[in-house]
Amino acid sequence: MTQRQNTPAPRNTADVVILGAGPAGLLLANLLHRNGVDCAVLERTTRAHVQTRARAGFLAPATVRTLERHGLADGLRRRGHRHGTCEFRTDDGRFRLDYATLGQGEQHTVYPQQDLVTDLLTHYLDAGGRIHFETEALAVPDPHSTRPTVTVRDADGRPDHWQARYVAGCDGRHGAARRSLPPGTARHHRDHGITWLGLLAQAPPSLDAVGYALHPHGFAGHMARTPHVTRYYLQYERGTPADAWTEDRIQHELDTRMRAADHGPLHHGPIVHRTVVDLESDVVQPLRHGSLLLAGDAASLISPSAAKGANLAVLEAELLADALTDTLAHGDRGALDRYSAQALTHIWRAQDFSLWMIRLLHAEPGPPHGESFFHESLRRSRLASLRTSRTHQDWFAENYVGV
Ligand code: RFL
Repeated sequence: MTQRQNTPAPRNTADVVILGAGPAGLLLANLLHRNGVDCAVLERTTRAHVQTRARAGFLAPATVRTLERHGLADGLRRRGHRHGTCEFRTDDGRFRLDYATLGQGEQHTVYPQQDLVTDLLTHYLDAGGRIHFETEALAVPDPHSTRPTVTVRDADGRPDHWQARYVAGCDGRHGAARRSLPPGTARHHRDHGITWLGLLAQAPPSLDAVGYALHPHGFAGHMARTPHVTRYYLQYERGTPADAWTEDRIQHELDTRMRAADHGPLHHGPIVHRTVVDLESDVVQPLRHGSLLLAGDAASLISPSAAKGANLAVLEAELLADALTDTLAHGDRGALDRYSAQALTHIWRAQDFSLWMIRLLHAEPGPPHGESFFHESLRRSRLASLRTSRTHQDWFAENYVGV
């Protein structure tokens, strides 16, 4: 399926060819198009698929400000809701942090990623933007050329190619941009050795807080999505298929780990979506290779433990839009030269906090003495500090909502 702007551009050329119609690619496309930069988006899947792919939900205040600045926040202003509390549950009881009153005094906006993607796509098409669905980028064979090409498989399955001045790789961790990086490009990868079963339940949220439960069976998480849908996470054995557990078993584990008997029942409802997430971090460095620039998950993969991925994608897309506009509309390449270093500063800060969260939320595997005992003791100490130290709470709040 192809949708084109009113003034036809030469076939298969654009100053900026954007790979991928996720939050990164669509925000970039909106901003470039609005700035008068000729661009086109190539998306491997269908419009229906990108508009229904449920993933993130917690938007950072910086993300909301970016969308508001560019007049793209009407949907989230209408249907999103503010969120500023989290609750930790352990063997020692529970405690809450009203992070909206701590740190910089900021909070999240809960708005499902598929709704944000739908809003961005609608704005882009309404403004006459070009997007080609079911068009898979295969490679960018010559990223260091001043006229790079993108080889593609078009909607009819035929090989084709696009010509650009810049290619923005916003096509996620398995996309063509990453596959086209020159040999020897540094990729900093860490597998945290932990797996979550991510669930969407057709049930209203059970707490007015993000719930983090630390239990001998493993971690469980509770996050509101909409008044009728709740996201849950259960730590899960690596390699287990998503459909291995029955709904009864899932509900039993959620009740057990969230300690529903002590702290109040959970609303149960049908599980409408399941996904297995191996907690991994992966950063490409640098993010610019000649005419190929990476943003979003293509630039850095971050575990969902601190809800940073979509927020980084938005931040990088805005930086990249400014840099490409300066270059193409004003002949000033300074911001493009700085893009990688600037984005990586935010990426590493988010990776650091995400790793801190992973260590807080999960026990180290192993026998009850030695290393795992050491880790467990540190974990308890960290939680006690978070419960009692205002300074620690301020640090947590600032990093929790920040990107
Ligand atoms: P996306 O959203 O993956 O979009 C990439 C798009 O590229 C397309 N594509 C291609 N198109 C053309 N040619 C190719 N060869 C292509 N290969 C792929 C894909 O079809 C897709 O449409 O990447 P983007 O834009 O970088 O956005 C990143 C975010 O999606 C991701 O970081 C977040 O979802 C991570 N994440 C969360 N982030 C948050 O900030 N807050 C959260 O609460 C949060 N929760 C989550 C999450 C990720 C999760 N999973 C599934 C890993 C919860 C989960 C369960």
